[in-house]
Amino acid sequence: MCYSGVITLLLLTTINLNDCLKNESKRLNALLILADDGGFEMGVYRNRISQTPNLDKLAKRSLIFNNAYTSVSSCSPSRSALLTGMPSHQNGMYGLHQGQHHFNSFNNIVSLPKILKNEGIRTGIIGKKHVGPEMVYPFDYSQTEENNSILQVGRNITNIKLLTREFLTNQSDDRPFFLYVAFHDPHRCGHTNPEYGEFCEKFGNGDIGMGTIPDWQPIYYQADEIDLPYFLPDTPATRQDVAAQYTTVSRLDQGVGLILEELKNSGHLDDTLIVYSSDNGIPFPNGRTNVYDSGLAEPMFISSPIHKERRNKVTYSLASLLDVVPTLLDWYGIKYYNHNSEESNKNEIENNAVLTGRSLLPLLEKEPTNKTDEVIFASHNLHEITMYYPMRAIRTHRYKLIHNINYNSPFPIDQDFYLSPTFQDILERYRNHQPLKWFKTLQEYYNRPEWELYDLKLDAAEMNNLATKSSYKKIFQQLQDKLSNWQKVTNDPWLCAPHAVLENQGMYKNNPQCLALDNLY
Ligand SMILES: *[C@@H]1O[C@H](CO)[C@@H](O)[C@H](O)[C@H]1NC(C)=O
Ligand SMILES: *[C@@H]1O[C@H](CO)[C@@H](O)[C@H](O)[C@H]1NC(C)=O
Ligand SMILES: *[C@@H]1O[C@H](CO)[C@@H](O)[C@H](O)[C@H]1NC(C)=O
Ligand SMILES: *[C@@H]1O[C@H](CO)[C@@H](O)[C@H](O)[C@H]1NC(C)=O
Ligand SMILES: *[C@@H]1O[C@H](CO)[C@@H](O)[C@H](O)[C@H]1NC(C)=O
Ligand SMILES: [Ca+2]
Repeated sequence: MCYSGVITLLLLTTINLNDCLKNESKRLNALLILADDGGFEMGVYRNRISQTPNLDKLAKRSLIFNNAYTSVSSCSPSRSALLTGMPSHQNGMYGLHQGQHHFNSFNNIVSLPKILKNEGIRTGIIGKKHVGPEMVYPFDYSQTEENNSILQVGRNITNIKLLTREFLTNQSDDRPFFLYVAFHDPHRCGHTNPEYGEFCEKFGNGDIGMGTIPDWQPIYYQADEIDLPYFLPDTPATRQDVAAQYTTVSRLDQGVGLILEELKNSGHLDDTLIVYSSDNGIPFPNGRTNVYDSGLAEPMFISSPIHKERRNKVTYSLASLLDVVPTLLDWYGIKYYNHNSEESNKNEIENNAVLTGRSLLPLLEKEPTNKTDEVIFASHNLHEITMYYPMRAIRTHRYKLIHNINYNSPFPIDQDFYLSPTFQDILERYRNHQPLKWFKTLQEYYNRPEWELYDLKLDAAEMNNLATKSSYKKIFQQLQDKLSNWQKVTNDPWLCAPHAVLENQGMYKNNPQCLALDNLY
């Protein structure tokens, strides 16, 4: 009675899902599992080689998203957007959080863990946090790189299993929970820990000096059997690189299996919403730090114990990681608010945000009949501190419009990716005048026009820029207007860049204006 009537109840009365299950002496919980730089290297997304039985099994009890996108293809900015529902230009996390990059969200930003904590939900994070400050992202239970080795909490799946168990079996706390398990796999590690291989694929594999991860059975792949994505050069170096990535994806997969086993053993498999996704594109050319689909598209599954109608079905609806906060709040029956209960710093950006994402729970029941108006947005600013390359993008089912705000600069390359075998091979081939065996030239990759418009139906690889074609003028204009509106709604400081200055104080306080610079020659 309660289960089948859930949605009607929601509409007609104020009774929410949580009340409903409470009535049946059950509690609603959520588990968010995030991969780090993970892509579609799994069976459920038709990769024939990468062995991921646990992710495939989770997908079978989930709605599988075929059109999910991150709001920014960079680690901390993406995680901040995931946990606040606001794009990075709005929450303040313009680039990476760690080391000299030092980005943080504004102190008065209201995040998911903060709201859940206030609403009596027990919150936990295991693995890579990579966001700050602590006051914006508080968790009751926290085992992260802030006080552990990132390898132990992000890649050692035995350790992750034990921490998950510790969180789930706390007998002295019977509040509903939100657990966020953020793997560091399958991130590269050649830049920080080369001794463990390019993707840390040797860490814990039992070889001399590598230690062991008791629950991990390493799987090794043949470079010539790899399923190469279209945006990678087909060279031996790249194939070897991807083979190492697959080994690390398989560790992630086995880790996901262990977590789900812990969830089951704790008796919560049937009252927990499970969301799986990844923070940004794979760390390969045209991937991470790009707003091309190869950088933005993410795997996503949502498995609900209540909504079983569309399990093992695919949705083509456009979804964004900005939708995760609205989805989880919907799940817990909590209304979004952004009033910070604590006295916030008066010098902070005024926080009157409305979230632009939407709950994805309705998709678990049925596919929308008309998806014409669906859009997702992307907003990228930096990555590393030196990598100033703001981009804004809008994507519909058919078109993608990209605004490269700093288009006079070459597209920047990060330290981690620069050292990767794939990029080193591209550089070496370029310098030796050898064929790159890539779908772009290096010059095209570095030098981008201010505007890029693609018809994704005819040109999924985003090769043929239509931005200056007169026959696309109307579409260009429509997309540009929608993008600009979204920038306004999300208080984007880059709203007028680079050809005008946004004036929004003093005499412009009630009437913000883009004042022209006359810098287009
Ligand atoms: C809760 O249980 C009571 C008694 O069984 C029932 O009358 C009521 O309708 C239930 N409420 C909900 C929200 O299912
Ligand atoms: C890390 O800090 C949290 C509190 O912030 C604490 O609960 C946890 O035990 C700490 N872990 C380690 C390994 O120090
Ligand atoms: C278990 O819950 C209690 C009560 O909330 C808390 O004080 C304690 O730190 C928790 N322990 C763990 C391991 O989460
Ligand atoms: C992984 O964690 C387990 C359990 O804490 C430990 O026994 C093992 O030595 C760790 N493996 C590595 C490679 O650090
Ligand atoms: C779908 O929605 C669009 C925009 O709202 C509208 O123009 C179109 O007629 C609708 N199509 C159908 C089949 O209802
Ligand atoms: Ca990442």
